[in-house]
Amino acid sequence: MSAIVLGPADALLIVDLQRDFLPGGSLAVPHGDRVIAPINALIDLYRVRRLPVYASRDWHPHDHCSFAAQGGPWPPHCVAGSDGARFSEALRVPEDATVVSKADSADTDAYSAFSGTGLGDALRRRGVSRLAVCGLATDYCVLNTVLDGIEEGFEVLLVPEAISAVDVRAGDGDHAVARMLRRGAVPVRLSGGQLVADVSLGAQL
Ligand code: VGL
Ligand code: ZN
Repeated sequence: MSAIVLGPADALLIVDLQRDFLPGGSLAVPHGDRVIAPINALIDLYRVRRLPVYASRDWHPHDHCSFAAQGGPWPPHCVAGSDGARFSEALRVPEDATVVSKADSADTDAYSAFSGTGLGDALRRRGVSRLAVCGLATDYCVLNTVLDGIEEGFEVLLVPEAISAVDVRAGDGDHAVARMLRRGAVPVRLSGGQLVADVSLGAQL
């Protein structure tokens, strides 16, 4: 069990913890609410060290191309400014968190928080080189955010207890985790108030 020492090059990225992706929402991730407590613990961990916290959000126009009425795969969700697009009220988003809105034009979808948002440059400007990623959903926005982050040269810590999958097909979430680990994401868990590398998960997949 090896502890991860957080320093000035670390940041936390919370992906799409929005009401529409939680139980009762229009595109609810099964058990999506289970990630909230571990994410709040991660927020505390980064906040006490004064490290930056980023929160992405799906921020679609009402006629977004991913919605069924436009021929897309999803029911309407996360319409910009709607209640469903708000962060969960149970999530303790820090006041100074940087909110990253994505997929905010009708004709493009963006599963990755890096896609068209300037997030990569913003992180580099701040001297961030390692990101802990958590949130929803494992098989869409978490997957694409992690793969893009690695592609952009960031070290990525993935927190399996703090992500949850849509699982349109059974196994989608597990496959997504396997892909992220193969590309170099490091699985970590919270233990005794710090992050530790979670070697058991890599062995399971
Ligand atoms: C997402 C489906 C559609 C996500 C966004 O945040 O994972 N999934 N739009
Ligand atoms: Zn969406």
